[in-house]
Amino acid sequence: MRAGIVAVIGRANAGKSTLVNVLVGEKVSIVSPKPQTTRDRILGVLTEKDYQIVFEDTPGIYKADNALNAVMQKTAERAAKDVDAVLLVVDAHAGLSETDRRLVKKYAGKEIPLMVALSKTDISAEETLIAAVRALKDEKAELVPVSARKGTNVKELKKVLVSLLPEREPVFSQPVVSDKSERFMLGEIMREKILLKFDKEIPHGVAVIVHTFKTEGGVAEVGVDIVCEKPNHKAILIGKGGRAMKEAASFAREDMEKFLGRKVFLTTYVRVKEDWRNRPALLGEYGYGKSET
Ligand SMILES: Nc1nc2c(ncn2[C@@H]2O[C@H](COP(=O)(O)OP(=O)(O)O)[C@@H](O)[C@H]2O)c(=O)[nH]1
Ligand SMILES: [Mg+2]
Repeated sequence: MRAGIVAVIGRANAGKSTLVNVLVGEKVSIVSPKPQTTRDRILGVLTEKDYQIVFEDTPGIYKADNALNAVMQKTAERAAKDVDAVLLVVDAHAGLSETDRRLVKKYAGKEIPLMVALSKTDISAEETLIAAVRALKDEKAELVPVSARKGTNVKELKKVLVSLLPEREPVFSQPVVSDKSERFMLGEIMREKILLKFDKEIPHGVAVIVHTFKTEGGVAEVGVDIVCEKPNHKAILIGKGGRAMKEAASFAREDMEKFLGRKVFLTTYVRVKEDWRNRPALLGEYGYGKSET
């Protein structure tokens, strides 16, 4: 069969995780309108009869201004090594950026084939899309406009990707969709709801630790610690009478139930760890930077 690893790279917010989820056919990576949603390298596995594509979702490319971001950048840059193809996701709604051009120059025409997905075509202006296509048409890269939201051209994208992969045994022989544990995904689901509900620095300064995950009968007991950086962030996260966190937790519980296929009993606890994003020991403890091998 044809099989291989495809690194999915691009700017923060380009739509990488949304596209990976659609390609895999299941949610393996969380999504939000805020940059820096994806912190880890996440593998999403698509297995069909005659091919297997392992997508490597990555944090976006941007400037690192603290230790967590530096770890994320290393994760993003390392991702495009030792892979069979690179999929660069360009936001066709925002238009081709300097970073996109730099990434195309870096990867086009090299040993590892490059494919460019022009994403969000459902909302992009026609002129912006055409300008991007014109700018890229002479590069040594496959070019496909897609909409992950509408599912437009996703099949086409898969087909071209498969053609770029070598003939070999599958990378994963077990029927898996992700390399991450259920416990990891539960923490990510909680973090996604926090990203969607809270603004500015607050969600970026949050880590979620799943300290309890027990399943008995039809029910899962999930306990999470939500770590933030400052006492005033804790107050905002909890909200008046605990309302804000209650709401975020309720959305998270719904998604967790869908994900696990059973009832979830979720407890949340918000705590402060001053400046944890700049403390390497805590980054390790919270699981960041571990997935690079
Ligand atoms: N309209 C539209 N929005 C999209 C599409 N793909 C992603 N988005 C939105 O763009 C934002 C960033 O998506 P995400 O997948 O987290 O981007 P990432 O940072 O590159 O992983 C989210 O609000 C998504 O809902 C698309 O095909 N169409
Ligand atoms: Mg992402």
